[in-house]
Amino acid sequence: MSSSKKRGAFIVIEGLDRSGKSTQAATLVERLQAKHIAVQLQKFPDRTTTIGRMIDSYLRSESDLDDHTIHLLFSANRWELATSIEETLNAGTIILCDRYAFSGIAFSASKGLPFEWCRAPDVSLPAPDLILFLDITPEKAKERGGYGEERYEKEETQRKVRQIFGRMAEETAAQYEKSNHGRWVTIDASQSLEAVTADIWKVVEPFVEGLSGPIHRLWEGLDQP
Ligand code: DGP
Repeated sequence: MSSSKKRGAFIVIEGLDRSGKSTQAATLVERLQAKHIAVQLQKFPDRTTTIGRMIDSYLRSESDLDDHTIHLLFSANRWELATSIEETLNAGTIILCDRYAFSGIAFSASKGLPFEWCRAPDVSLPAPDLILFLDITPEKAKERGGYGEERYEKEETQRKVRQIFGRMAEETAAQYEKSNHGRWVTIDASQSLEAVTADIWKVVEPFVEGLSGPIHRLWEGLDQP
């Protein structure tokens, strides 16, 4: 075991609704814990905070909010946990995050809000070291248990969301080329559960020993149009 002080890796799992994110995140946490590797699961939206309860009510269609307002609430929900995420990472614990700012852009921009406007409030959040995008077509996702309970769970919405994730995959890859930080890996989530778990592990394994560099800041220094 290395005695040099390393921080935990910040790993984000993104994907459409019903892509298997939460199942895979739970499986990965179990696997890491079985290896006695410190890991904390963080889910966004975190519906337990005051802001999170407003988001929950919106998602269940119990309240209506203007698209800009709900976008900023989702972002505020990430910001209210940013310090605790940094502290946890600096204490050497991996954070596995089920959705993050990429969902923020994808779901809000799918409603017609400008991409750059959607990105702006999340600039400077702690940046993930690795983004795992569980890719599945909306048709396949729908077969898995049906949409319908929450606001965004409609095939047409998910199709737009997937397109925007595709744009972010390209942009993040280009950014990674330049900075060598913030790797985006697309995983074929239409495979069997076991195959997806195996693909995820291959990518995550190099990160489990911890990282030496500082926590980066999300989308800082990006050229604004
Ligand atoms: P989940 O709890 O993972 O099922 O996510 C709840 C829903 O909220 C899901 O349809 C995706 C959507 N969502 C997650 N994060 C954001 C965000 O930051 N902004 C918007 N507009 N929607 C989000």
